[in-house]
Amino acid sequence: MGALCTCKAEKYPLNLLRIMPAKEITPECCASYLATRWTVSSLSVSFDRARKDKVLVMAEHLENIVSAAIVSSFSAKLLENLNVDVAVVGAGPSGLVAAKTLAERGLKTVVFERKLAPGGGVWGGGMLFNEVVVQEEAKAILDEFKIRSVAIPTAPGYYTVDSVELASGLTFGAVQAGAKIFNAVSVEDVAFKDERISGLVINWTPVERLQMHVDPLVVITKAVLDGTGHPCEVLNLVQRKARVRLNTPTGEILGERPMQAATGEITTVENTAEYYPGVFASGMSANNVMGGYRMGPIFGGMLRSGKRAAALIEEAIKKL
Ligand code: 48F
Repeated sequence: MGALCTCKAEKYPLNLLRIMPAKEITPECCASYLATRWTVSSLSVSFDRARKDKVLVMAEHLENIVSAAIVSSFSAKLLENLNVDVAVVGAGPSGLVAAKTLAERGLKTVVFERKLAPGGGVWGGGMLFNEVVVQEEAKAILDEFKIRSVAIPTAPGYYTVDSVELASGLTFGAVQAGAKIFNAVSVEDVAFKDERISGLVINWTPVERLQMHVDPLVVITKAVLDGTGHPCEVLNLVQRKARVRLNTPTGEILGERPMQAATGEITTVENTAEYYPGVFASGMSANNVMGGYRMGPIFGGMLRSGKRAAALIEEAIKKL
């Protein structure tokens, strides 16, 4: 309604309505501006009784406007993303960097995140001290996302980053680049066609958590990025349910190794690869599949892994 409104009220911020001349306000055009009882009752302009009632009646329907807009906008977004180029599972740091990069390269990219808040393991920093460390090699990625960092005076080439700024900055960057994030959605299964992954089976996280007997929906995709972190859930599903060999020395998931930060930072990037036709792994998921080391709250490897995953996926899609 606001978008169609041609009366002068549209030009006034809500708090200025009080000083607007009454004749410029009409119940038909301005209900979206006068849409709360508070506003109507606090206006100093004098409506006659009938006019005021009409505004109030229209204001009562604001709830309906809000509900209908959300349902139709979300449905359009979901419909638009039921068939995509790339589906990223997990909105952790590696998944978000990959999603932004892929979306910028013009690939239709969707992210499914189990939790309500995207950002994965970033938010809590180290042991809930909400700071993380990023090294020089990944500084350009921070700069690209306009995420600030502070040089550590005693360790040249290393920076601290506020973990809330990192999680929210990565999320904002991915969304602004055009990737669509569906939060509170869990990937519970995979779909195959011609010995290649063809889709993801999704459901609401509360449905999954409450173990409600509700059938899922399926999203068709050319490529999947397993960015699920430590559990590497997608590749676990691929190995367990499709019973296929993965592109690892044993054909199976090798399992994550213990903390060894310096090595882990390198293996996170090196292990970022395609492990089954159409299924790639980044971040800790890649380390779990390939037997890499964990590294704790240093995030350069995660960010660079996202970049590498995006490059590999783009290359693979071009060949299809
Ligand atoms: O674990 P996570 O942050 O992924 P990452 O990119 O980064 C790892 C670091 O955070 C940290 C570390 C650095 O030192 O080791 O752990 O590898 O984020 C993974 C995201 O995937 C979601 C999960 O909720 C988390 O936000 N996720 C996991 N399984 C699923 C999922 C699933 N089946 N469906 C949807 N989302």
